[in-house]
Amino acid sequence: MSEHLPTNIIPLSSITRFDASKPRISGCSAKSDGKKTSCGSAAGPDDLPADVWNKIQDHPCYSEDAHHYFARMHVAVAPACNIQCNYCNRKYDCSNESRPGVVSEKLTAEQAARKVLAVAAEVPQLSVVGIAGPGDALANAPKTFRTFELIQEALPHLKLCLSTNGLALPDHVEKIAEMGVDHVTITINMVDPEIGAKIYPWIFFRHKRWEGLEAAKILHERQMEGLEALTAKGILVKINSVLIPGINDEHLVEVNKAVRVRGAFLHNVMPLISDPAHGTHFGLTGQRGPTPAELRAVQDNLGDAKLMRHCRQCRADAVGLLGEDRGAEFTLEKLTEVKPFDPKKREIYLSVVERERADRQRAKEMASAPEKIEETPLLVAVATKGGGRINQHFGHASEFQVFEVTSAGAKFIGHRRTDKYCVGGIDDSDAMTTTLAALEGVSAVLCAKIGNKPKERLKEAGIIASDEFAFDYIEASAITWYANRKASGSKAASA
Ligand code: CLF
Ligand code: SF4
Repeated sequence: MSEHLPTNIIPLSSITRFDASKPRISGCSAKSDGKKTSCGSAAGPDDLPADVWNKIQDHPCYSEDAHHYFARMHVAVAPACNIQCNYCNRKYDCSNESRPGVVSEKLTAEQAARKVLAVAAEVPQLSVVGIAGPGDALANAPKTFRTFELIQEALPHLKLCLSTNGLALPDHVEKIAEMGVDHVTITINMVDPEIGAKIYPWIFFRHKRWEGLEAAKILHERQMEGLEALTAKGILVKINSVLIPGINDEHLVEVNKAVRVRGAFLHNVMPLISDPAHGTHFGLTGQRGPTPAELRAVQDNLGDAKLMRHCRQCRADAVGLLGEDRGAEFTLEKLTEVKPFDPKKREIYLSVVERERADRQRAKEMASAPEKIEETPLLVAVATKGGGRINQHFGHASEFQVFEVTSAGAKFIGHRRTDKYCVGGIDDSDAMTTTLAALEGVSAVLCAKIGNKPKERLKEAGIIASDEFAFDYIEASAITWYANRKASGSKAASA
């Protein structure tokens, strides 16, 4: 059996750390004061109707828990777009769903289906295929739906997902529902056309180009109409909003209210990525993106809304777990021989995930202590390759997942990107400067292994680095680190 397992899954027998005699608190829906709270995308089977949980339990974007275990892939079949966003340069992928970077390899529907088969054969974690550009999925509707048809025929177990700016959405809701697409993302940056006019210079609608306020008004009305029609059909809708400081930062509360009242499932506030080198209007005019603290302040201001905080702003051809990109392994030139998909391999993977999820939840509950409500939360960063475990060397991490921790619980609040400290076995002290900036406000880094030199650098910056929880579950380890630190003030601090 083990030869079928991804390398980041380790035997359950290695889990010995957690003490069952400790007080418990139940699941992510409970707070240390015993009151229910919204867990946002961290919601699990106890917080959601069974049919909703079934739809999201293996969707890495709709469920924070699922992103530890399941992968998505995007197929870049949608090059055209029907609007212009001031944060977009058409040389790059759609920044509503993907970060500007290298232009994706554009695929035909047939090439896309072949690529999906190849990835499914190699990556048992694959559960979702999304169309997220490089333009707009519904500005290329015939190709998008043809691609979905081919995938559905070949691999019906995969979930289909699409992302759109919403302008063409009302015209395609029937088809989306008919095809069984259960997950749709709409990028909604405003509900006030005055603000919209600062983000969108023009749209192309009903054979005509519209500009300024008129354009923003049409886009807004179409987005609301599309959202209402999708939710009326029971389709789970995620809203992406690009946070643009000084333009829509305060306004996103209004956006959140408007989309919740229309039944949106999840809201993903994403930071504007703005760089003059990308040649976008905002990049060239000096519009900055938000700091991590500003992003968090806006997210926290949305009250008890279900929020996605684990978005990686991935490319329109991304493949793999969120945060990893295996796209280069599946370029067209490498798809000459595609292995058949093996359902047994996937079944084995699913059974391992089921066991791991239950075990991780148990470990988390056992490590929690509900009476410590007055504690000051600390931020703990972890290096992980997935599977919900601390299983990555410090030097190999290109991002850290950050948790807000007390003895009562560990809540995922986001991730911080950095450069790898160790490349080809050589330490990179410039990368350490980037990492220290990325870890601002973090008290501890938990990783599978760390050398003395980087550990010392972190210590000088006031950050404790520890590999004593190597390969253990993330939340339970973070809670235990916190509790040990409080109890002795020395064990974790000297680790
Ligand atoms: Fe892709 Fe988007 Fe579907 Fe996910 S991504 S179409 S919902 S399968 Fe996910 Fe990537 Fe963020 Fe998008 S992390 S950019 S939210
Ligand atoms: Fe660019 Fe996407 Fe906006 Fe179209 S919707 S202009 S591709 S960012």
